[in-house]
Amino acid sequence: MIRDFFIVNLQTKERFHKSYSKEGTPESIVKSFLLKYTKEFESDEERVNPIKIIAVKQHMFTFLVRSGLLYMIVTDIHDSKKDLEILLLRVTQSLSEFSFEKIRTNSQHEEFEVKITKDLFSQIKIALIGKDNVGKSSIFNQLGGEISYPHSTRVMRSKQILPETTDPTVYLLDYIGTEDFSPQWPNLLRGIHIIFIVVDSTVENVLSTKRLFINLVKKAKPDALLVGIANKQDQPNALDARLIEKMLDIDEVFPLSMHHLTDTKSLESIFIHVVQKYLAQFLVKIA
Ligand SMILES: Nc1nc2c(ncn2[C@@H]2O[C@H](COP(=O)(O)OP(=O)(O)O)[C@@H](O)[C@H]2O)c(=O)[nH]1
Ligand SMILES: [Mg+2]
Repeated sequence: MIRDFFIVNLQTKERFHKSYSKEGTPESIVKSFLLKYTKEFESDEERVNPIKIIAVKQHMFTFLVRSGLLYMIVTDIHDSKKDLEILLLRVTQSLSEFSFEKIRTNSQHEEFEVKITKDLFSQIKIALIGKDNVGKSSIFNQLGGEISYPHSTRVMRSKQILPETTDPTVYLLDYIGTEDFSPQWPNLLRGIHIIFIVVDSTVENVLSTKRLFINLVKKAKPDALLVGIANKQDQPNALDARLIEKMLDIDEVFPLSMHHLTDTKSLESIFIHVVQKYLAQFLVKIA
């Protein structure tokens, strides 16, 4: 997960900083990182592959230097290095039209924040989590898109959903037999931005889902947006989605009946809404 984005003028030490995490990166770690590696940055501009990745404690610094400016993304150490390199290159390229002075002195500040946030979150990954038989795969199958298996052991499959909303690109992940994978969870949830907890709207299922997944997911992905789906609302004993919100202690639970789904658009609109909500938290001032 992206925690912070920095641009630092190596001469004057002036900074642009935007945080994307509840935890953020402690200033002491950023300072000591900069002190320790500043010399190296300055001599490094001519390298063919300018991107470097250095881990400090639980933080991973992905950075490059261009024209005396250090561009740096701070993430968890679990994040994919390849993805981060691509991301940083994309970000620095699309920032060429901005001037560091102007973003520092406010005239381009907001425009710049929107731009980097869109760049940094140009790919959003959503996970469907829950007990067996609640309808996760039904949801996954209903949405269009080509399926790929990103994980060698095939414990999950993924596809790009909402193709017409090209910005950002949205991937949905469906896990197979997820209840048994608890030690692997931090790894399986790598790169995930949004988590849908799916229940079948029965009392037993909601309670055991809470026990099995809620704490685990909050601990593994403290910055992910956690929402719920109360599926099987067509069943006579289905609990109300509002009640499930309270039981699971989740902000938003969407009622759903995959068996009585009239059109895919209504399902898609749930995903569109949640993606917008996720991005909006970083753009409060502009919205
Ligand atoms: N009654 C009812 N059954 C559903 C609904 N959604 C899915 N199911 C059924 O529940 C079973 C399990 O669904 P599946 O998507 O494989 O669940 P998963 O194990 O969570 O991936 C299947 O037989 C589905 O047809 C629903 O909204 N209502
Ligand atoms: Mg399934």
